[in-house]
Amino acid sequence: MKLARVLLPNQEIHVVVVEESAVRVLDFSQVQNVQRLTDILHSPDPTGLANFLIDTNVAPVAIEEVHFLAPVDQQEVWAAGVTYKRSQQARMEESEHAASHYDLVYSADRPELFFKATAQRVVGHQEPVRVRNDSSWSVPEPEFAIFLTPEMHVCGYTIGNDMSARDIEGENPLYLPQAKVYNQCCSLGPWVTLGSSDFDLSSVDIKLGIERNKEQVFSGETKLDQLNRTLDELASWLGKEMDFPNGVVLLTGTGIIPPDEFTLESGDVVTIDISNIGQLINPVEKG
Ligand code: DO4
Ligand code: MG
Repeated sequence: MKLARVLLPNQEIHVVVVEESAVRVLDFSQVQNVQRLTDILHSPDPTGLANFLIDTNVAPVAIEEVHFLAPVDQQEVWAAGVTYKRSQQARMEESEHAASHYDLVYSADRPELFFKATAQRVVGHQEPVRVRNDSSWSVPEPEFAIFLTPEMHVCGYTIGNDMSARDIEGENPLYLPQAKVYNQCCSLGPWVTLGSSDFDLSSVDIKLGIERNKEQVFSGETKLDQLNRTLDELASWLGKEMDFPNGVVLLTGTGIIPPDEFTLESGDVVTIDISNIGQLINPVEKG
């Protein structure tokens, strides 16, 4: 089952169940203590609860008439890094002085985990992601993202874009927060697909396409089974010394990085496809 936060044609924001060609609005007045998408995700039976909440008095709304908002409420967004061979190689090349850090972290027990965004800095499907004004080498990072409950159990998946300023990150690893965290630095969506960590990673393809003036200027793909850590392993490291009362979203790292001469420009359109999950599209703005 897929759940989303949407803006309806009447300008109301609602949580919905996403079906093939329409969305079904949920009525939260029926159950106490269930007010947000997060409350459904963290409930013992998200699918049963969402089915129960479908408002049968409201007609299904055609999918092309709704605007998908980022599927987050108050969760922090964290990210894992250097979890694919391709990311390790690219980081070692971009970073003259710190190449060995990336090499070591790829095979170390402890993964690289960094804070990525508050919900307020996340954009949804079709909303613009940004390139920093002080970066001249920025790329999108297409990532499989997991929703975790406060108990750090996987309760759903979505598509994530971990926008990254490679020049800032490559100049000095201590600049990582500036390379990664800024307004509109992260896109998530369009919806949450409910599920747990017993997910067959080998069946999932991740694809990235970038268009400029309607021409494809980059395309690449990988498979989720190239991830060198398990979802439970990443979740358990993230929850070691931190509580997440609102749950947390974790981006699991990128396995696709455009060639070194490529940088995003204003007006580019980034499309990320993850099989069985969906398609996330964002235009790019600079400044
Ligand atoms: O170490 C820098 C960030 C790595 C990252 O974001 C990734 O591998 O996806
Ligand atoms: Mg990343």
